[in-house]
Amino acid sequence: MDAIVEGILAKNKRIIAQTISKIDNEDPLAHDILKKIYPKTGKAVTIGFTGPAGAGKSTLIGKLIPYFKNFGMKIAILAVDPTSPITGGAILGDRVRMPTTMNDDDLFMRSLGSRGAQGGISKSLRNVIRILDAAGYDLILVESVGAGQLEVEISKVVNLTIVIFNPNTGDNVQAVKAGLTEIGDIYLVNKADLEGSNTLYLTLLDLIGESPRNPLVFKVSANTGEGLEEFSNKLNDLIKTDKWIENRKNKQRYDLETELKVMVIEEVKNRSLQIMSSQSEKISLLINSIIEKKIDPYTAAEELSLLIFHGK
Ligand SMILES: Nc1nc2c(ncn2[C@@H]2O[C@H](COP(=O)(O)OP(=O)(O)OP(=O)(O)O)[C@@H](O)[C@H]2O)c(=O)[nH]1
Ligand SMILES: [Mg+2]
Repeated sequence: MDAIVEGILAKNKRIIAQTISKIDNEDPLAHDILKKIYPKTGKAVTIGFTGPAGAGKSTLIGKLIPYFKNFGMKIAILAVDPTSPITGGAILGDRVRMPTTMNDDDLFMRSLGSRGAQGGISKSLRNVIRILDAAGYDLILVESVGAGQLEVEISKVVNLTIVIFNPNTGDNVQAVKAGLTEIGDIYLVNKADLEGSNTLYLTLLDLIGESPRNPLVFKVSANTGEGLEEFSNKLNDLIKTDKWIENRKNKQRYDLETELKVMVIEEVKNRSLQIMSSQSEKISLLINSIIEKKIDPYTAAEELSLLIFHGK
């Protein structure tokens, strides 16, 4: 265990990858590791990249890496793929290429499978981020597809969410409106080299007035590189502002609440199961009474919950 913790802090990629697997598999050891590395966390900035399939998220991340590297950042990239189990970076490998000038230790890539359970991915994502943070990665980029519940969850885990649009999918005003969820801090029109990108950009500028988060809007082309320097500079400035520090406080409160909820729900589930098996005689009687309409299931459940919480 100490060797694992040391390995993480020494940015040993193999040990980091093994620990991430432990988190993904809900190995109990993962919790102990997380407790130990926690004091070393809190420095990393996390940015979510979300948007429809093919918007250019991976290409964009790949093209931004050299800029971030020039800011002296060590970068980790996580791709959340709800459809597949862990693919060990395969979905990223074909798009995100490491700049040849970059030290191998300063870039980490990994795909995360999504657990079926609600809230599963955000919990493991948060923990994976802590491991990478403790290991010394300053910037953690999280790619995910779509604009559904998963993205809302992910947006609560990361510091800043970038929603990516592109003219390719023929995004009309309605689609753009639908995509303007409460999750975006930045709206980015990619594929500026394609026709229709400017109209899309202007539409977005028009619509953001309706968004309470006061987001920024950019237009770039991951392919030609247009706008990327300005965009990366802006990002770099943004993550140094006070708003971030405040943001982080709110996040800690949310994290604590989530952790507490998960723990309490787990405990209640265990106790319910325990009661159902240890009090089997009482349960059988109750069920009979429910069938005979001597008691309703609501009152029966209330009685049992009294037993669980107050032992009577
Ligand atoms: N013309 C143009 N094509 C682009 C640009 N950026 C990305 N593409 C292309 O768009 C396609 C999809 O790019 P990806 O980076 O794989 O998109 P993605 O959003 O990561 O896609 P998923 O991971 O499948 O959701 C590829 O063929 C890219 O070459 C751009 O700026 N201009
Ligand atoms: Mg991708």
